[in-house]
Amino acid sequence: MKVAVVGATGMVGEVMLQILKERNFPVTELIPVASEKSVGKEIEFDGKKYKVVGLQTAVDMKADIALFSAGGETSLAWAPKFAAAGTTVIDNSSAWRMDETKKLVVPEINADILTKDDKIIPNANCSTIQLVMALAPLHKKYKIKRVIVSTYQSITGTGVKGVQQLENEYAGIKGEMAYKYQIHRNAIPQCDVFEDNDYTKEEMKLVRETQKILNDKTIGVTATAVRIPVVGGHSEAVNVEFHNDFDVNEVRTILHNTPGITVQDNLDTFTYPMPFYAEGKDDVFVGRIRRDGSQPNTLNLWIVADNLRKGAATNTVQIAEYLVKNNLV
Ligand code: 11C
Repeated sequence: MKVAVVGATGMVGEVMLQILKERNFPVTELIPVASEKSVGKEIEFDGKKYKVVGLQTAVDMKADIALFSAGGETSLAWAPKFAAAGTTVIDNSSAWRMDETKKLVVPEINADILTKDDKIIPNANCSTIQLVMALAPLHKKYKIKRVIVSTYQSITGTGVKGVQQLENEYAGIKGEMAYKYQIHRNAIPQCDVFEDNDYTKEEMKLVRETQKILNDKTIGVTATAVRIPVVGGHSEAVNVEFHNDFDVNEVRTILHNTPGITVQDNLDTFTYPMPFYAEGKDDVFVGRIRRDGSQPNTLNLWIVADNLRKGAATNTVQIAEYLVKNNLV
C-alpha cells in the first residue's frame, strides 16, 4: 500500500507513523505530508528517511490510503481532492463526522458498514471512541436509555500547544496560552469552543457521535468535558441508564469478553484504570463497575484510554487495516 500521512509532523501524525510500524501495516511507499513550512524536512520511518511533501504533490502521487491529522480546514479543503484522485482518506478531524453521507466507524463496533465507495471516512473524537467502546456491547444486551458522561481530558488532546503551556507553567516561563486559564494545578470546564446551546463542541461531539456510531438517536446523552493537567489519556465517569435490568457480574463478563477492552476492577487490590498507566496502550480500560442505587437499571463506570492511540491514531490505522483486509481499497 502506498500510504500518505497528512500532518506527519504533528502530534497525532507522529503516533500514526509509529502505529503503522508497530502493527506491520503493509506500507510499500510512505508519503509524509505537511504544511509548506515543513516541506523538505526529513522524517524516519522503518529505518528509512523520507522527505516531507506538500499537499498538491501528495494528491498527484495517488496514494492508496491517506491518513489525515491536519485539522478540520485542511481536511475540508483537501480530502475531496485526494478522494477524486482515487485515494481513500481516513480523517482524524471533526470536519466530516456528522456529514450524513459519511460513516463514523469504530472498527470493533461497526466496520462492517464500510464499502469500496467510502472514499472519505471520518475518525471519531477521542473521548467518544473510548466511551462507545464500552457502551456498544452493553447497549446490545440491555439497550441504553440515557448516558451522563463527565470527562477528565489530557492536555495532549489540545496538541503540542497544550503540552507546551503546561511545561511552561511547570518551569515558571510565560509563554503562549493554549487555554484561557492556567492548566497547572487546575481543572478547566471547557474543552474546545462553546456552541449556542451553552455546551462546548467537545460535549456535543460526545452526544452526536455516540448516537451516530451506536446508530440510535433515541439514546439520551449529556456531557461535561473538563481539561486537567494530565498526559497519557482521557478519563470518563459514566452513568448509564438501561431499558432493561442487568447483573453487575454479567456486565463485567461482557466487557471482559469485548475485544479492545481491558477490565481493571478489583477493589481488594485497588485496581482501577488510570491515565498514567493507560499511556502507550491501545486498549480501553474500564473499572469502578457498580450499580447506581439511586434509580433502577443504572450503572456507573470509569473509562480510561490513551487519547492519541485508540482515541486517534490506532483507530485510524485499524480502519485502514479493515479496508485492506476486505479489499475495500
Ligand atoms: C480534545 N478531543 O481532547 C479533543 C481532541 O475533534 O478530533 C480531538 C479533537 C477532535 O480536546
